[in-house]
Amino acid sequence: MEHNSETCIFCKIVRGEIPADIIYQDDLVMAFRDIQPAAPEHVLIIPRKHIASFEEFSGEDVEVAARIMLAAPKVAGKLGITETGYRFVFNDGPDALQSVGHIHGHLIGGTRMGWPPF
Ligand code: D5M
Repeated sequence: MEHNSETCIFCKIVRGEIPADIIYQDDLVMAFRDIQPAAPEHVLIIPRKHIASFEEFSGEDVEVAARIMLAAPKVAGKLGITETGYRFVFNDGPDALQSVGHIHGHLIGGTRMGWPPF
C-alpha cells in the first residue's frame, strides 16, 4: 500500500498542499476542522499515512490506530467539549456514505445529538 497518495485530498492536507484549520497534530495523525460542519464543533482526525479504510489497517498500523483514538480527547479538550461530550464516528464504505477514501474519524459536538443516526 502507498503510504501517500498523489491525488487524495487528505494526503494533500498532510503534505501542506491545501490549507486546513489544524486543531492537533503529531508525527502519526492530524486533526482539522471539517469544511462542511455537521455540528457546531466538527473535526476530522486522520492518519498521516494513506489508509483508505479499516480493511487496510495492518499489524504495523497498531500505533497509528491507537494514536487516532488518543487524539480524540486531546481535540475535545481544545474544543472545550470534554464535559459536555461528543461523538467520534467513522464512515467506512458506501452504506456509511464515506466520501473521502482516507480513513477519518468525525469528532462532532457542541450540541445535543440524536440516536440512531438515520
Ligand atoms: O466525510 C468526508 C468529510 O470530509 C466531509 O464531511 C467533508 C470533509 N472534507 C472534504 N474535503 C475537505 C477539506 N479539504 N478540508 C476539510 N474537510 C474536508 P465522509 O465520512 O467521507 O463522508
